[in-house]
Amino acid sequence: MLNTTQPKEVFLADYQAPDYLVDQAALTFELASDMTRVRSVLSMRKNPQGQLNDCVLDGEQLKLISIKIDGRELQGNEYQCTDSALLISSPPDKFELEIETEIFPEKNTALEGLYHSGRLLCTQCEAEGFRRITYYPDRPDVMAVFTVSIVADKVLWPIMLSNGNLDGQGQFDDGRHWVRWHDPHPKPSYLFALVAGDLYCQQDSFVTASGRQVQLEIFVDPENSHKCDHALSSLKQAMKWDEEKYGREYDLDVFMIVAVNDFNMGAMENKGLNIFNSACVLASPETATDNDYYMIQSVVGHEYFHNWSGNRVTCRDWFQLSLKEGFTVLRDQQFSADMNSAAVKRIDDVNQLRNLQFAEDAGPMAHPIRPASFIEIGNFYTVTIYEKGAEVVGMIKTILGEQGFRKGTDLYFERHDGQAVTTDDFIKAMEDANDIDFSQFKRWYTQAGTPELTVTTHYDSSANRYHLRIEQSCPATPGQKEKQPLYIPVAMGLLNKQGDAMAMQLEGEENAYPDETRVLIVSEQQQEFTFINVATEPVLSLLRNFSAPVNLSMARTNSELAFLMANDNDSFNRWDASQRLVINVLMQLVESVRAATVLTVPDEIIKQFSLVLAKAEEAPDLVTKMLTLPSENYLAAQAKPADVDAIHSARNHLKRSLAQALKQQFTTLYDKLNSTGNYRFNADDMAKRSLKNCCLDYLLTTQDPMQVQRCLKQMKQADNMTDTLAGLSILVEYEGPETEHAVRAFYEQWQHDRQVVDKWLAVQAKSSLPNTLVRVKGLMKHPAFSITNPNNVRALLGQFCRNNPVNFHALDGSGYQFLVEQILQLDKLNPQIAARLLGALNSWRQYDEQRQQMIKQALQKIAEQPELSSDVYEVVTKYLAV
Ligand code: 0A1
Ligand code: ZN
Repeated sequence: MLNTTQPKEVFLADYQAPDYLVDQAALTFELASDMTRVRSVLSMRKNPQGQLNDCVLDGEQLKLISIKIDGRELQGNEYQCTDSALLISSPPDKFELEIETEIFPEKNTALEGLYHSGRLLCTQCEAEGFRRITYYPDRPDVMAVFTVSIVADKVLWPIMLSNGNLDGQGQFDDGRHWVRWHDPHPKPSYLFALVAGDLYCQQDSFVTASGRQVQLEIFVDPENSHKCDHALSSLKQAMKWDEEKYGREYDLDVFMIVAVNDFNMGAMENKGLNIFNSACVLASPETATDNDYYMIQSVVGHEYFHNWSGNRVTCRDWFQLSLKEGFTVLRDQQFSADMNSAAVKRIDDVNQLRNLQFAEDAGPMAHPIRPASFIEIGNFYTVTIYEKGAEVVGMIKTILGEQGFRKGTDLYFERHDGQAVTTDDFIKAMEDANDIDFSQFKRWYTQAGTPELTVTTHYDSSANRYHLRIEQSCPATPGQKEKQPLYIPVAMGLLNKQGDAMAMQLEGEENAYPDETRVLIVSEQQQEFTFINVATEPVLSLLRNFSAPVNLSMARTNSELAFLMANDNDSFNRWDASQRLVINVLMQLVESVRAATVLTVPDEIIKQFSLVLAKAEEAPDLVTKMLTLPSENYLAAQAKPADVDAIHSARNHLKRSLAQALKQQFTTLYDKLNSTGNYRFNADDMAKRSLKNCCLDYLLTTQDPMQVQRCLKQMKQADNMTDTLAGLSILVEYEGPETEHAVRAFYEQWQHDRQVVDKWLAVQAKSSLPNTLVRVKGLMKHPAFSITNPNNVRALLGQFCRNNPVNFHALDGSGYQFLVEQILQLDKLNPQIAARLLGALNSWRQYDEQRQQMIKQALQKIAEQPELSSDVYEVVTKYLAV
């Protein structure tokens, strides 16, 4: 008997082709809650590219019942079984392997493999969950054609689903029924799925560009039957969009989505049978906010787009995860931008990147979008792989242009259809289709850390020349001290003092560039660009639309920023200028708080906000983004050591001062926007609601009882969850009986609805009022909370630890102690969720000495526990290593 040891690090450099391949996999499931029997018949053959004669299959938490080769039962000495593998020595070159195992879904709280969500049985196999279902070469470069039969009690499990097309069904005399599904497209085991339960099904259909009729089905708990419309229409939008934008059609007779309440992530792209966290699919105006509607549209798109970027062309190994995720995130971002406002979408994406991914890149878990090693792949479903991965593919698109990029993706899909490939193959397709050399660009795949561009300019009025000097650098990250220069597309424009675009002609060019925005390539450590025929001193608009995931270091006065905020013809940069202006002011205020001096808010910012408010109705969505101050977490990352209390006070002070100075404008705008008639989910109405609620948020910071009444009134009158929840989340910052009453009433009204109850938990967990930890602990005992439900954990514990810095980082250490207790409890139940929650300490080195000491002790306490999961083990040891 072999034995498993300490969690082991795996390296990309050690990749070896599989020794045995599977051509066909025929699986039969006999379902029962406590025990499910799985019979697997695999047509296997030796891989000519393989090395070993032995056949090793992955398997975890399985009870092996029998094993046969070509119909002959193996004796105990013909195979070896450990707690993670089954080894068959020197089988024939081609053989049929038949294995029976028993698995125990009721005991499965990790939510990987086959598990229960309420009475529903479902699977989650990415990345390595299939090995908890049966013994199998559970790696993405082994692709097989699956045929799946399911047998179960007809009353308990009337609906039984798997991948592909329905291939047969029938009844047995004993009250059980059966179905058979066949998926003609060879796929890796991580895309396998099975669902069984008593579900309502909403149907629709879609005709593809080439005339294929596709049945669309959404399966949900019967009580949610009225919450499917939005996901279904998003799905149809996504199918059409992928045909038009990428020439990609759907390829099965049916496309199914199932909503489950217990799910570790957002959703999963299993072939033909997507499984969704119910929070990412169910929506009705009364229960879902505008943000939910928006997010559902993008997640439905994301999972659907994986059918090509991920399923038809998949990953060779898990180091290539960003091959499918980065590209698919870019695709879903483009889809959302096309369906809604492109500028606002870009601002949201960049905000997320700066808040989360830049922090990850600056912390102990920093990794390139193609990591060189990992201990637990579950820890690498990160904002770096996803969002930075999307930025990198987006830069390729910027460099090649829309058409060149499409030529590249066409070649990629055509060349690699049905294969498991690498990020190098993706780049090669881009190069070959465009006759371009991306060797330097490929460093983005192997270097971690957020690059910094240091920019200086000089205007030479006597020669009418404008010099732009850009220097690039990248901070050291764990295991990567030295960095090489990257290939960076920097989109820019020049404005004159009236705010008009100026012609751009670089030295050596015959003519001025025809467009208002041009892309410069920065590929050396230092580069200078000289513009000629520049008649007056220009104002520089740099990194338009955030053309590269970098930090800009450029000295800019507040008045220059105010100018760009008002005049830049790039909407993204108008917003960015507003943020930089606010950050300048806030950093000053933080200093004053720390020095205990008088806090003064410069007139300039009040004036700018007033101008923005005066024109708010012209572009309400963009204005809302401009009025929204950067998060406390983002501010904390800007200055070391991060003083959470000073940041909180400074930010509140600025908000209150703006609210007081501009009270009239906020009030008028609020009243005007508050009468928008019946709820509709469309970009216009959504923009108005967000602006209105932003005004209300400012108004309440004055703590004026009249504003509290305004908030309560909105909650009472609202016909939609956006306005109701906005009211509640603003109120929880106000200490008083009104708030307590509103919190109670909200629960009473919505206690039957899980999605809404999670919002209720999250809102309370985020309150910056001093008794929040006590409240959170109390809510953990509330009947609405279950520690085994990931959505509950994210809503209550995740929000408290990640998005409530003043309370989580309280100087008495209570927040840290609380986190340790929760991690230790969760690690026994659901290691992926435990490791994610620990991510709240990612930036621990940015805090003051006293807090760092306490966090270090907290981490050590976790590290000392015997039998930590590999998930938590990897995070905690990496955190302690910096
Ligand atoms: N591929 C999915 C993400 C996903 C990954 C792991 C999961 O189980 C732990 C579930 C989903 C996506 O990108 O949507
Ligand atoms: Zn994905």
